[in-house]
Amino acid sequence: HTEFRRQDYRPPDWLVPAIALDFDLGIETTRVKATLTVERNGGHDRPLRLDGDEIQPLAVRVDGQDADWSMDGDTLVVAVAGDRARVETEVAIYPASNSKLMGLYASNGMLCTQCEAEGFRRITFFPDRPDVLSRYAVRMTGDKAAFPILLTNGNPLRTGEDGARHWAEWEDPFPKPSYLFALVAGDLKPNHDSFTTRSGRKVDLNIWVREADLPRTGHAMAALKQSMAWDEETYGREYDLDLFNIVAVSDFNMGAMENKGLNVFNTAYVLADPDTATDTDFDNIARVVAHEYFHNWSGNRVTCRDWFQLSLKEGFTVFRDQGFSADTGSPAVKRIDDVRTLRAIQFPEDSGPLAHSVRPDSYVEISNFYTATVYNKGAELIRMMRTILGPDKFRAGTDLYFDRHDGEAATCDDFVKALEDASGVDLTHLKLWYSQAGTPKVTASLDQDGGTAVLKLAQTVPPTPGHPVKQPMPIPLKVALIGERSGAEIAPERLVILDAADDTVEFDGLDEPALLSINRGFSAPVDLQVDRRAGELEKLAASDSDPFARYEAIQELMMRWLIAAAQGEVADIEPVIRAVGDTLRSNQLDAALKAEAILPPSEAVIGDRMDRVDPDAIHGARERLRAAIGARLSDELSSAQREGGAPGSDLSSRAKGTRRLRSIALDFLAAADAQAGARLAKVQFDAADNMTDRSGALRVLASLDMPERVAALEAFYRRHADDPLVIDKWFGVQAMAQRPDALDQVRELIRHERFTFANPNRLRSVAGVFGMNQWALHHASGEGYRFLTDLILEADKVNPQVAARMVPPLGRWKRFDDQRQALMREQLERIVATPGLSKDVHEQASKSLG
Ligand code: HT7
Ligand code: ZN
Repeated sequence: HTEFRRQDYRPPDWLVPAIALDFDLGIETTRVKATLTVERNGGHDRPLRLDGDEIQPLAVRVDGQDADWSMDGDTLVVAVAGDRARVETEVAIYPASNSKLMGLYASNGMLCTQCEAEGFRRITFFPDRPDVLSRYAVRMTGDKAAFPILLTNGNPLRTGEDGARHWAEWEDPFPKPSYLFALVAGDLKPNHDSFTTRSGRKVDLNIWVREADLPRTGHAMAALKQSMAWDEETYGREYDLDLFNIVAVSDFNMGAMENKGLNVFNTAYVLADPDTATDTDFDNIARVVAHEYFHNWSGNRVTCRDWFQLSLKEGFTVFRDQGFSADTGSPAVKRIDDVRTLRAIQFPEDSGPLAHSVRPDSYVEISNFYTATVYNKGAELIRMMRTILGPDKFRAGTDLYFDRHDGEAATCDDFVKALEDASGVDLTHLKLWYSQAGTPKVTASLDQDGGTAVLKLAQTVPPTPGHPVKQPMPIPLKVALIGERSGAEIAPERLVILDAADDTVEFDGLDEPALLSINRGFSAPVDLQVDRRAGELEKLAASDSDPFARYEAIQELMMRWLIAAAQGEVADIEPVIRAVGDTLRSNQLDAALKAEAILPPSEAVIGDRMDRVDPDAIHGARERLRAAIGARLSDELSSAQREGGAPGSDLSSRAKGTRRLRSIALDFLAAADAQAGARLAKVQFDAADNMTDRSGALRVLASLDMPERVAALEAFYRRHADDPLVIDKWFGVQAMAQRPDALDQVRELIRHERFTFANPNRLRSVAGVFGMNQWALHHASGEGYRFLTDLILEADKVNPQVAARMVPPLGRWKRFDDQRQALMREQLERIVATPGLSKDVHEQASKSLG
């Protein structure tokens, strides 16, 4: 398979300032005529090369004449004599048999497209790269009954009828890369609303869904309007068309897609009501709606020059959506949530065989690079820039970036240059975060002598594949000192930038022993180990003025006990019990923060802190911790669990926090006493007027061996049988269950009549979730690895992109004992040796072998 390298970038040989597309739509067969206005770019005599994928030209004309053309693999090569020409092609495509869900495909009787990153070439021949920007004119013709609604990017111009068929012509005034093209045809109904921008433009808003789903679109619409207002207020960005459409489809490879003026969404990120969606689902819907909307500027108006620059739009847009969620909810809880994701997904990626930098140097299949590193570590990089510049200079920088590059395809360097030019601050060193992979390891210790304390810092950046030697990174650490006696800030927060291998920082005028509060708000995405005296963490857990640092202190307290217990050492659990108890009893902290703070680190995150992951020992230690907390704090936990709070329709932060704490408390109680826990869980399950409480109880029951488990699973299935998104939860809850027979249970799920490899949400709900179930996947027999591999190979025949996303858990082999290493490698080798394997899965599996 060809490897593409960032250093090989060359501007396109031919530009396409305009394209007209004519679609004759059918579920089985669609015919596409394309007319490209092409212009030679620079003084060369190379032919026009148009990308294609699984398409054959039926006709090729240049300026109205049959062309001189040939195929070079999938690429159509056309001889063009002059510097400008009109190139016409015709192809037939087959949406119903397009199981890859890239290009034009059928989903539940409708037609829709997914073009990012390289799906447009499955629709028509085109230079399918993000630095070729074109004006699009589109005509769609189809059966009126099958496709009453015809949508594409931009604005509608004309419509007409022809017997049983009808047509529509649209035009998008903004030049765009092909990956932002979209078309939807189907029997859809709109939730219609409008938004007036601050300069007075009235924008029509529609969320298109199947008629039965209309009542569940209100939350997404409210989030869209909030996002539009927030982007005006926070970044000065206004919407630029008179129409903004969102369409929900149930078969979708990712979360959603930011096509210009026509966002296409996975139904999971649109549809919600309290009976079928959890509070987390509601929050995710708002987050994804905002994310896709924000792309209109960070991605669409200013796009990427090439796919190596993906983080230019994705890292920045994640940073923007994080800001939106923080401003419209609880900033502290949001930060905790984002860091949890980073540690659970990005840190392991950064320390494994698939590690790559935020701006990768090479790829075989670009779809494999839509990763937590590009998205989430990319967002952390932008956050560090903002921390260093301060909010005002950062905003001046983003204004300049949008102004300077509007209508262009830009690079990560362009972004940094705009921030530097607007702020006068040199960010050269910080750019290492774009090019060096690996999570920096930072050590910190505080030595105090009377009124003076010295903070000692040191860093190393671990080697990653292909990059054995690393330079020290600039690491912005927010630091404060907390008085051991008073619990007050005795040295106010300051920003320390560690930009060498080691450094020291002095604090003077201290009138009591100091506790180190460091990396407050998680100001840098590093793995920080602090040298602590006994009792320090407990005090910080009770008094740190930064809510994130306080959360960290409790988590670290639990982590240290868990690691010791997993290694068979005797450790004192009392400080953990006291810290969790104090947190639960605190009347300063709200329920949401309490819930986050007391939730023990996941088994996978515990494993990441150990030299060798021992899944059984980690599971045992975590069970013991949960049981001890459940038994010792049963009064506090029971009252948190009883706290009915508000009705399910109340989506305030307070009500959501109460519900979150409630199910976490239930989980502890069940760990201490399975029988009583099962009874309590069943009561919560039966009485629930919302999905958060219902699925929270079901999650607890799923891991217990009690009759209530079967009853609840059956009742849940019956109640929600008609709702595929809820049935996904039913599958997911069982795939994540912590049970000795987990693998047998998951095998049964695959045989269930509602399981299918064709729907990515369903496949992820079993295979994706099972891949995250550390205890079950890493069963010493190796049967978990074999089973996941069977699923990957089966999925690869249907949808390689989704199958490739299931490989990374197998790539973690170096972290396990010799026996497991051998078993995992055996399965990776089986994948690589499979004839007809996709390049998606081949790239992931072969790199995973290391
Ligand atoms: N920009 C979107 C990426 C995306 C995608 C990529 C590959 C294959 C399918 C896909 N669907 C959507 C999503 C986003 O980050 O906004
Ligand atoms: Zn995005």
